[in-house]
Amino acid sequence: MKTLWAAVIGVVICIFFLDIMTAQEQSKHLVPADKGLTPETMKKLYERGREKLYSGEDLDTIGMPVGGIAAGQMYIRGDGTFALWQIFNRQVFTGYGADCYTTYRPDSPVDSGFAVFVKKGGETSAKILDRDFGRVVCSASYPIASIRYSDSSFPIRARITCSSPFIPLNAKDSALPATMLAISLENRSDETVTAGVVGWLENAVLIDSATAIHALRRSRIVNEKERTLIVHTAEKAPLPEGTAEPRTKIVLADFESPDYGQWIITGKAFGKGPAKGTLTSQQEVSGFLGKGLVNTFLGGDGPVGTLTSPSFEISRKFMNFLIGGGGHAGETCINLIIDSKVVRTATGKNNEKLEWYFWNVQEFEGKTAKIEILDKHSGGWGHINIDEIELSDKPNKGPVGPIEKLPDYGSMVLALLGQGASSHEAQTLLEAIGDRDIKLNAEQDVSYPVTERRSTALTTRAIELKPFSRHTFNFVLTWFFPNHEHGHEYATRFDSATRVAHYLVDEWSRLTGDTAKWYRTFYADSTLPGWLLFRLHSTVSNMATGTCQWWENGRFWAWEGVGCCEGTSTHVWNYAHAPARLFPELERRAREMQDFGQGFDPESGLVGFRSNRAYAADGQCGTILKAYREHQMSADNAFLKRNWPRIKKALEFSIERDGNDDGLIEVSQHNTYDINFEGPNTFVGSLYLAALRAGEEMAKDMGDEQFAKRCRQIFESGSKLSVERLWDGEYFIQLVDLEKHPKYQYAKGCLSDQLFGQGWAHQLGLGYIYSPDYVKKALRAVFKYNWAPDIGPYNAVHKPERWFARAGEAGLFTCTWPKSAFIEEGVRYKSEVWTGIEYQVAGHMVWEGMLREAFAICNGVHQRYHPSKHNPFNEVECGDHYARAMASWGVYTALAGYEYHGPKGHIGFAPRITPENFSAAFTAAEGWGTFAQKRDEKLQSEKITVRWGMLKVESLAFAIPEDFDVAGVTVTLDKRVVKSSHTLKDGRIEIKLAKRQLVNEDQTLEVAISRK
Ligand SMILES: [Ca+2]
Ligand SMILES: [Ca+2]
Ligand SMILES: [Ca+2]
Repeated sequence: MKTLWAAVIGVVICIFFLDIMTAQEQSKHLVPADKGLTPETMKKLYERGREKLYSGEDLDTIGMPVGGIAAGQMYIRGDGTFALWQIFNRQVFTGYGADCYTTYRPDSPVDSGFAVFVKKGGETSAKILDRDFGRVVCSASYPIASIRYSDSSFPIRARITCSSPFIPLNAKDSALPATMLAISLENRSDETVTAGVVGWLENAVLIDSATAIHALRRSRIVNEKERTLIVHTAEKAPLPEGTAEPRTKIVLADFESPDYGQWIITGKAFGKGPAKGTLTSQQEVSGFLGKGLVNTFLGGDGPVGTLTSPSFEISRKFMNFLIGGGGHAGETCINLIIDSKVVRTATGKNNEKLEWYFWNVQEFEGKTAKIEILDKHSGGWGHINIDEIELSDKPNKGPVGPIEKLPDYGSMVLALLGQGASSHEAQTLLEAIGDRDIKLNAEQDVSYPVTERRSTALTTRAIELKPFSRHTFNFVLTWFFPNHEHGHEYATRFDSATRVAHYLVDEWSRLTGDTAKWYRTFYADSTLPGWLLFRLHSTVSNMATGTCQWWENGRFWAWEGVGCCEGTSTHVWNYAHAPARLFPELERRAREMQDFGQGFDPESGLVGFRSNRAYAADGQCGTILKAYREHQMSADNAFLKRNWPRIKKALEFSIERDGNDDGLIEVSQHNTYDINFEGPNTFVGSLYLAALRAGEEMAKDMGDEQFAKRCRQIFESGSKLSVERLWDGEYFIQLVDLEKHPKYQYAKGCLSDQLFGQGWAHQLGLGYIYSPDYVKKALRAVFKYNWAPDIGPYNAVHKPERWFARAGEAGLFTCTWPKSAFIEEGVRYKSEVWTGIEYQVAGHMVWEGMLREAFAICNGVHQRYHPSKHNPFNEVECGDHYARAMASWGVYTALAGYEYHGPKGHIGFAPRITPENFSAAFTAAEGWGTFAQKRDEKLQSEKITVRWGMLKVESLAFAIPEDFDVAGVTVTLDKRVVKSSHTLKDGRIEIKLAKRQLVNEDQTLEVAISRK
């Protein structure tokens, strides 16, 4: 009774507080109009700046992905050590929202490292390249990390430069399961020293399965083709000695007695004795032996407890048992305890059926152990089923199949380019590294039980380094784990980590050269501020994380964030521009094999938003826009031709939702906020109008004039009606009957994404979908009402569902209600801050010339992801490395005012920042390079230099000042004049070349626009 009264009073107090808050909130919008952006802070943001160096504790959070695209997830940490190692085909979901927005040092489950050794007199000393070296300084801008090590007491200064091959437009070479390292040594002492590098790698093949299989790991050092490789594999093993004549098995527990005997019970979940089968309201339990078993569903999932065995001796090589129930690691599990340590653990698989499982316990034979069965979980599947625990010399058939089919079966290689030292010499060098937890060996060929952890080392030859001279050693680290559920694209090209290593070494200079060329082109040759370049490119690394997969059948597939929310969700990927601009081939594959392939319903035109049969209104429209983008990023019309009937059908699906061709969608619209909007709104509405414009252009490209005309008509109606019905004087609202639809709407709120389709339209050169005045005004309102220089005060009152920004940090809220009461039940995620939306809005602002606002928003993200708080390469939402964050590329293309249509051979630029002296990288269908513009009183000059591949050009467009009186235009290709004609309109010059030109690698197309 007492608790009931307390609850009632609590509710009354809550209601009372809510009333006060609403009154307060109505009088004062908690996002200040004054953003505190002083001219000094803004000036700093515009500066080119210097390369940012990190040291001290900042090194701990940094984890830059350095494996290839869709080849797993491997980090290099700020101190130059490898971490994460999610290369074994296990999906790791890092948590919903705030769970992953935490400060931490990425863990390293696999032992690896490098050490520098120095020989002097008869003495050998060595120092490991990690954060304890001395002074460690990191600069990491995706895709290249560079870590410098120095220590006054050590003669050698070292530097690791690391990246996986990353070459835009060359997806295959950018998707290698590998990383490359150059380790350079510099002698900082005034005498000659003899030095070299030791590198080692643990054999982690079968890392997850090791305790539940019987196999051997094998590690070899192979010298061939002027290179030295550590090759780690695993193989089936004959059963251990003695198993041919197995001793009789010992049943430790069969749970057939009425009680648990000498086992000790705590808590309520286990009852007083074993269960007799299925318990009340439980699904059918099967697979146990006899009539009794451990089943902690007693009273449902709620109760918890433990059951601990008496001590026993491990007197056989295996421990077999039956297990079922919940799959919560550490919470619904059975553990083997030796010396108070958990040495083996297993959980159920969220299935009531008990299945055989075994532990390989050979290494513990003769030791005293206990078994502990835990139920520490009260939520769904919060129980465990166990039966028939036995010690045996024969493993019972485990839950896993043959080892060569296991997800973590494969191979790993660490290779040195060049001859390594003899293993005999290596062994003495290893001693210099000192004691370590994991056994380090340099044996030529060794096999050992899979349950043992061992690392193998290789050493470079010792070289003489004169004072202040340098030497660089090159290494590659490769892996090959083909048993992914859908296979790996990389496994269609290679059959082992050894083959991958040889490929990398054979192609070393091209792969490192092209990667460095992109790095230079993007960072060094750009006039854009360094911090902004860093930020906008950092999210591209999401492609080289567990978020993305490239399947054996060629399909590019992705989660929303690592391990969660499947199916390359059309609505989340609406935001991600980076993959399409850098590796258009992969996005074309996603369109053809998913959106217009497996996820497409040919009957209705529905594009299932997770490759299923579910409708998302924003995703459906976005698919049309993506199709047009992919067409524009193609070299010819082939992609559009192949897919046009389905693209058209998909657009017709949206037109059907519109219902009356008035350009407004009124019916229920499921969308990326995981709810449905009801009634017309410009979030889905602007995407719909942009899709109609894209449909019109594609129809024209395909000669379908009738459909082009229809799209145009609906578009014009929608554009007009949206302003008439949804414009509130300052921004666009949603027309909805809140009585009928009280939940998840925004009504008169200010939604940050309200002009999403307009931003897209600019990206595709589709122009304005609403009159520019309204667009600019609405964007200004989004900044004014939704961007807080400190999210603290607002979020203190309106708590977000998940925290992606903390008090004191800046951020853009999803939705606010500056002119009406805050709707508690309004659009989901309303008070959260998502980097994907922030980039989407900032990119659009850049197109509109709102540089100050765009820079403030991007810098807000940059500060939140400063390494003092978070891994700067891991922008989270629902899970790590969230795909939406790749919206950052939209900001980048906007800054250059980039427009491109590959099949038409059209390229154009309109720099939004320092147009008098601008330079930035660009990508096109078949090549990439640098665009540079200079402008003075007499001349505006444009230079398009191809650095990689080629560019076909037939027409060009540039922004010129309104008062620029053009005297003439001269186009040259490598100093050769190309005939051209031009037209002028509204500060834009369009140049048509008499003939399509091919600009090859290292050639420059120049345009000189002279002034009268
Ligand atoms: Ca039993
Ligand atoms: Ca429980
Ligand atoms: Ca309509």
